[in-house]
Amino acid sequence: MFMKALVILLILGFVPAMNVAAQTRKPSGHYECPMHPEVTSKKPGKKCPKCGMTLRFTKDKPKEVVPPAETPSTAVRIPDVSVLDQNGKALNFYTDLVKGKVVAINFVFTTCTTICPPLTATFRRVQQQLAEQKSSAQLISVSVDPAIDTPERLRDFAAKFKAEPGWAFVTGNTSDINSLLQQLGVAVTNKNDHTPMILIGNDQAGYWTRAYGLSSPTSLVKLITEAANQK
Ligand SMILES: [Cu+2]
Repeated sequence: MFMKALVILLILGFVPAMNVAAQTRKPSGHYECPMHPEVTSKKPGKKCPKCGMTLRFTKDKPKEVVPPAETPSTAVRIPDVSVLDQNGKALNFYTDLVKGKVVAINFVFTTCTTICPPLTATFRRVQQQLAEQKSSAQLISVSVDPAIDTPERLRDFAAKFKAEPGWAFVTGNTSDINSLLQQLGVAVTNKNDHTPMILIGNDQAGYWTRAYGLSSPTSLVKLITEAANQK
């Protein structure tokens, strides 16, 4: 009886002490969907109910830099940075590519061997379907590797995927592109960690939404049409 009480007392004293030690060693963070940053969990191995991706460990950010929760509204502000398209033409990202338009934007790099080829092939089929529907929506692929992805490389990449006019591939100087990616909420420290997220928007209506870039072309076209129909 006395021994039992002693053991319990020891455990009671010990467990909180161990917890404190464990907490100080572990970097503070949570698990987050790469596609839907609003979907988070304290525990590993959970899947996002929206897109099925496994939540990824993400270090907690200081409170003040957490962006406001995404709602399909005016939450996205598109920066007007200087970019170059696949023909080497200098453009202002917002003014020339987004202003007054319905657009779908994905994020790729030409030397990627994982998700960029299927992402780009999906965009190609989206472009074909949009053309069949006589949609005026435009496609934009932003390079997340601007130091390597010159306009020439992007032109070859565009040709490989049979991109038609109305699909801009953009690069630029690293700091401009990084600030663009940051403001669009898709910045990553390692380009290989980039997300298959696409942004779909109707600038005139101030309507923006995110989608999983490897969804079927038909479902992406549906989301683009929905955006186009916003008033
Ligand atoms: Cu990729």
